[in-house]
Amino acid sequence: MPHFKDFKGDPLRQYVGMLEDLMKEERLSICSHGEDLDGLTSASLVIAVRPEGLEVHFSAPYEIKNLWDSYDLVLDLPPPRGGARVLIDHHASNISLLDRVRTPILRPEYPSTARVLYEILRGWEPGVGRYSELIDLTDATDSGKMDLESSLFTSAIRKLFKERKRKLLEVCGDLLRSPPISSKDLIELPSLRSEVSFLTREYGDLIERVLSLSGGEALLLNVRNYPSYLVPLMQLASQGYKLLGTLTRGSDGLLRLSLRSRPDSPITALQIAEALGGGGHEHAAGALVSPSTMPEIVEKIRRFLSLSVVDL
Ligand SMILES: [Mn+2]
Repeated sequence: MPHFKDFKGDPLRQYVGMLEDLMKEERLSICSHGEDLDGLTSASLVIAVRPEGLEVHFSAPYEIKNLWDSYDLVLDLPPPRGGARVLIDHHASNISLLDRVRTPILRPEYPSTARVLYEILRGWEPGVGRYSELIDLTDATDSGKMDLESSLFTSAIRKLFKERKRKLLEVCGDLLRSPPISSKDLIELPSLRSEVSFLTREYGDLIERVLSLSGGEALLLNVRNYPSYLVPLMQLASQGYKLLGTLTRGSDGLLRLSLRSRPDSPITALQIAEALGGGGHEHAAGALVSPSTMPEIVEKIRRFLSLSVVDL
């Protein structure tokens, strides 16, 4: 199992009373990351302690960043322009947006946002302890330890996020009803079964091709002709490369560049993403780029690593 430092002496304690008061308000609006396990586990924890009077929204970083909406609690996302009363997050790149938040709780040293939230909630509702193994699994998944099952899960979630957002609430219900403890459990959640079998049926060959890539210094995978929800599956190639870029179609004619780097890469995923106006974690980051800047980006990466470009 993953290794974590002991969080017991953590000053998160100071937020226990504040969060308890927030959870007891008559109405509460939350917005969480709708594209991965961390966002869904975080939303589920709030649903667990506060099932009534709760309004749950799901968003993505590139989406919420420019919205004028505001929420009481934003989880695992950048705060929107409209502001948030409380932000709980672990993305270092969101530090620059904290002036939009009344009480920011941003902990880049934590492996997941769900872990930060869990530690605070546990301070007044020890019952959340029954989800401790789900939190361990979320930590592992969010720190990039992805296997075929957790990648399938994340792609299925992203497909729902794109096509049937409200169904994500059913996934949260499943996470709470029988908390998964392994990545295999994730793809067996009843609310995801049909998406997972769709993915393996439609894209089994593509997944095989990704898994059989030979490895090397850096790879740019062009998957512009496939739906962007397949990116987590494409990123299964990342173990074999110091740097992996995945290119899919974004909104407004832009391309979405998702980056993964290994600790032995001379340039990190975040450095590249931030240079392009994006953000994320040190070794898992992304940016929206215009197609005309691609040659420049390829050039820039080639100053550090020998890069192959593959069209799938
Ligand atoms: Mn996260």
